Amino acid sequence: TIRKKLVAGNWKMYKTLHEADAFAQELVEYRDMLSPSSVDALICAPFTALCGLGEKLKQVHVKLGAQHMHEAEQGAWTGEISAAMLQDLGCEYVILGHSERRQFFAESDEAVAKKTCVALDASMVPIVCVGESLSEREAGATQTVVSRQLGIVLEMLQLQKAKGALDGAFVIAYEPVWAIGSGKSSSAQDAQDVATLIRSLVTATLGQRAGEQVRIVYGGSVKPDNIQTYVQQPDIDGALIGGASLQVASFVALVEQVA
Ligand code: G2H
Repeated sequence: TIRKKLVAGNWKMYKTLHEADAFAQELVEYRDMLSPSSVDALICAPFTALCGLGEKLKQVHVKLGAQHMHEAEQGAWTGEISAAMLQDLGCEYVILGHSERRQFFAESDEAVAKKTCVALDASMVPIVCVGESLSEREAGATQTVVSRQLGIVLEMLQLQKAKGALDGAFVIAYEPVWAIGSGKSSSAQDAQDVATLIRSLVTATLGQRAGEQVRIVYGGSVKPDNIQTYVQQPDIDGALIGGASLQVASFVALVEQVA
């Protein structure tokens, strides 16, 4: 495949600066295992741990990302962080529209779409999260919900960006909300079915090459012992991992399983 696999840790609101540094330090032992040419290994750390972390992670072939950002360039937005601020700290990726942001901080599909454009303008790779809730799944609305969430993003990209510029430039994470941190994971086949839908939506809006090159990752209770079943699926190119990315041994094991 033309798509490089992505193993992305999402630390959420875990790890002080000291703990993040200790994690990077511990990774030094595993340096050689973290550099397979077929995989991008990534840590999305809390804002307070970003400064200086990118340099340390680079030494062990791990990339740095953030978990959220504001869409404005700058301004009176108390407590918020801009794309330029993240770029300054060496972030190559940024997670956008994680279900916890949508659910607990009322992030809308429109805001996520704007942020996606802003992140691309700042030369960061947006990881756009989509996924249905338990009640939506039970109502058979998975495809409808994912199509709506993604549709707004894709329309805005289509309007604002030159077509070729989007090939391989962004990542979509499919995270069924009921599978997040719950220990319940989606079956690999169900995740593959949604990934196929996502790829077809990208192709329909942004063209064949964008559809072929967009990386689609699965998230929701991914662990070293189940990651392979997901990445073996033809349309799944990696994983977004919360809980199992917090310990060094398990983060390294996740990368090894995909390599
Ligand atoms: C889903 C995932 C990472 P976890 O939120 O984004 O978390 O692996 O803990 O289910």
